[in-house]
Amino acid sequence: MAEDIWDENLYKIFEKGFPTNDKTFIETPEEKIISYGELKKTSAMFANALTDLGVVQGDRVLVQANKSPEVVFLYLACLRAGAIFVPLNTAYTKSELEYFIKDSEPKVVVCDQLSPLMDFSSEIDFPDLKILTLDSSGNGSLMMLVEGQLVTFNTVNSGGAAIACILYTSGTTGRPKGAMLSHSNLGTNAYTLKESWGFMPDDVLLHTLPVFHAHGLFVAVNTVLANGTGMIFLPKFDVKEVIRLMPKSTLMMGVPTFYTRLLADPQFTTHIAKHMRLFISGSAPLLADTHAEFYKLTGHKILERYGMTETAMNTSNPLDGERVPGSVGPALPGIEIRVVDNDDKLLGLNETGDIQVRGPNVFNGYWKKPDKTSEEFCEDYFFRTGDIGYLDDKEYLFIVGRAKDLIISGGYNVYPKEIESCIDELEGIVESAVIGVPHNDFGEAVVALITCDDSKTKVLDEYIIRSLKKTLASYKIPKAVFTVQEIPRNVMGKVEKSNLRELYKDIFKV
Ligand code: MLC
Ligand code: AMP
Repeated sequence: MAEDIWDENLYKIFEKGFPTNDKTFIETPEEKIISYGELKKTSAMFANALTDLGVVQGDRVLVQANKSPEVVFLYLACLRAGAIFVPLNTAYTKSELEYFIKDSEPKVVVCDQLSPLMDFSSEIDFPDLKILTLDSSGNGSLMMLVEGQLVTFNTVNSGGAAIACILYTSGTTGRPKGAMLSHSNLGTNAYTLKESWGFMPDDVLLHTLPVFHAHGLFVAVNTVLANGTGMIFLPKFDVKEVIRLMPKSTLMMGVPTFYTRLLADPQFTTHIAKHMRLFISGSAPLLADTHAEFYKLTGHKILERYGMTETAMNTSNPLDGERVPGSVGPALPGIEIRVVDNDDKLLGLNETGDIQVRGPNVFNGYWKKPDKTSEEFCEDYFFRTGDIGYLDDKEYLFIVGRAKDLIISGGYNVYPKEIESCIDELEGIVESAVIGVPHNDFGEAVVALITCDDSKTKVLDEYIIRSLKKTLASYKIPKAVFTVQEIPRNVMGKVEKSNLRELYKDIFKV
């Protein structure tokens, strides 16, 4: 059976297609080269270190570390040892992290020396928990353990259904949910993308995304590994560095903010992009204007695709064929997309409704949350994405909105409910409403509207921002706070967010 090829440990699948040992896997901005030969040895050393720490198949390895090649080796080591890699956004604060560590019950935590996770060594009552450090230059107590390990490791026969990663994703209600992705979910998706995007043996990906999310890890790193090709690995998106290194690359993947920042820089010229084969965008809507402006400057039509943490990639505009601005393209091979009404009844082409997806890419469920999992799946295994859209006559998908109250700022998801709960707890606040409004740089920006207790002195924006920064990751902090007389509600008592978004839509217009 064709699917059997995915019933294997993902590292083993990748390894079969690795090029010769001398070929480049990672090149750093300082021109340090890490070859495929070193990848094999170093990932083995990391896997041996995990084994020394007592990690066995199914154990969670929680990682909050700045981007470095070592984080990729740690990910590969988890695959090889059958452990579950649980990466976390480096911006999370101590109060956010407490939930993740308690929920995932890791055997090992790897974090920067300065990470608030370090504090949990004395506070969390897991007798076997080990906390190790790894900094952005690839140093720390983890590395001391890695050094001197054997350079070979017998990759476990975990099977394709075993969980490879848990990625936390928030929701409109309740605490964040850990999406469990199996070796086969990730494998099928990586090889589908490699084929669909026509990866070539000499392609070089300019990797500037964080590696703690689906985009930077599953779409970028996994596809590079599936193709056995190289990547220039930047610690973060920095427009000057991207312009400097683009002439050495052939591919770039990014969130729309990357493209608007490039276009805003006068040093980004036709010449800089001359050597590029493909620019890919996702994680947030790419404006048709950005698509057009980019084409005018570079002659490249950015290829937009659509995915989610729970599903990796679902649709993509074609490599050859029409790339339609404003559309995320048709379903990828082997993946089904349908649009339904509120009763899950199938809608026709050009009819707008809820987007659902089914395929080998769709995750196994939420970690320790069977009820949440069954809520999000239909009886016939289609997953409810929470996105709203339609399929046109050519079955290209257009996303027109979200059923979930979600803001996507610079490619990061922000759930208003979480921010509102934090604001409402502050002294002097009666209630709040958090909305997303158009923003030139981040696509959408977080804005808070508050009403204050009359008996208090007027609540200051700075006080709110300062207070929120103590508990929330910085990208969730509102870019503006407005004090209003009242938060408008409809007859059902629901905050009229669409009216508010309309009212405040121009505040960041320049
Ligand atoms: C940083 N800041 C943000 C922000 N990123 N604010 C809102 N939204 C964001 N996305 C804030 C910081 O908190 C800080 O605030 C200030 O901006 C400057 O911080 P910085 O670190 O210098 O920012 P910068 O490096 O410029 O980061 C911007 C960015 C980054 C766009 C490069 O956010 C980024 O890499 N985004 C990509 C996210 C991503 O990978 N998403 C994929 C999810 S997977 P202050 O107050 O401290 O100054 C997914 C599935 C799929 O969605 O389909 O792909
Ligand atoms: P995440 O939970 O971080 O994986 O975010 C997934 C969400 O990002 C999706 O449900 C969509 O709402 C959004 N998204 C991803 N890609 C696109 C895109 N190309 N256009 C519009 N929205 C997108």
